[in-house]
Amino acid sequence: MAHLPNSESAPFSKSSNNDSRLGFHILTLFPESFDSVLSASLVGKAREKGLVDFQFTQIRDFSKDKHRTVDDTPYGGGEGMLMKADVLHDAWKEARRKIPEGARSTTIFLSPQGTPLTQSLAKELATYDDLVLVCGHYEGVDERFIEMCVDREISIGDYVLTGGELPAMVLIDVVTRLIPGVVGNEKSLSEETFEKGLLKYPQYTRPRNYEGREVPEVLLGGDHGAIARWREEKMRERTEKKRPDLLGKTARLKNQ
Ligand code: 21W
Repeated sequence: MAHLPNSESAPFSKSSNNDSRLGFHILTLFPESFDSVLSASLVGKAREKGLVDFQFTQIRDFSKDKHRTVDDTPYGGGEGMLMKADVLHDAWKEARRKIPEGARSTTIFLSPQGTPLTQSLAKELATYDDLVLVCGHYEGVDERFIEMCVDREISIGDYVLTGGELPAMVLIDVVTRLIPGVVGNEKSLSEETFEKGLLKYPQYTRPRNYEGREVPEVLLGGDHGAIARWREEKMRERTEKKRPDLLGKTARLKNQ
């Protein structure tokens, strides 16, 4: 890795046996909004198995006044409100207090200005022991909080959401399924689109004929070589058609 911010401890690759519980520490004004994701099938099961663990810090609990204020107007003027540095800083310190000494952890601020989340970034994040996720709201946060506490900013794509909660849930989902023991078939992970840089081939299950549409003949015979070649060809064909940008990336990867 080229550069590690000061407060970030170095990650290393974990072995595939499970000493590898991942702790998510989420700073948010809306902890309830995570309920569905945390109990939903895959993440919920990983949590039941003890492979992931979630702790919430309600940012509002660290407000300094009786109105429980967490935001204020920007110096220099401009639209909207900003989340206050002192409130966020104190909430962050409380979340960090719950992380064991010596754990490899990093603080992520979900932000439209962040590095785009990709499968390869998710793989790197899955090697940590603890991830502190900060969800912003309003127009943004005081820059000093980012300077003092944030190791990296991550975006989930170029569109405007109302806050960092949905992006945090996306990150949790993406990273959780990469933890050994969460997705049953380890092979299915390496076969995936963003591993190979190609889209998946078309797939069929019974019946053989559905409303006049036949399953491709080659899949019905037992010629595994022929099936593999057919699938390979379909992967290229549909990637070229639907996501030519991915083909460019694969070519560049191979030329390195
Ligand atoms: C949206 C916060 C817009 C701040 C100049 C002046 C986290 C997100 C978010 C949000 C603004 C992510 C502006 C993809 C997202 C998130 C809420 C700034 C615009 N520019 N990934 N005003 N998309 N979004 N307002 O929205 O917190 S990760």
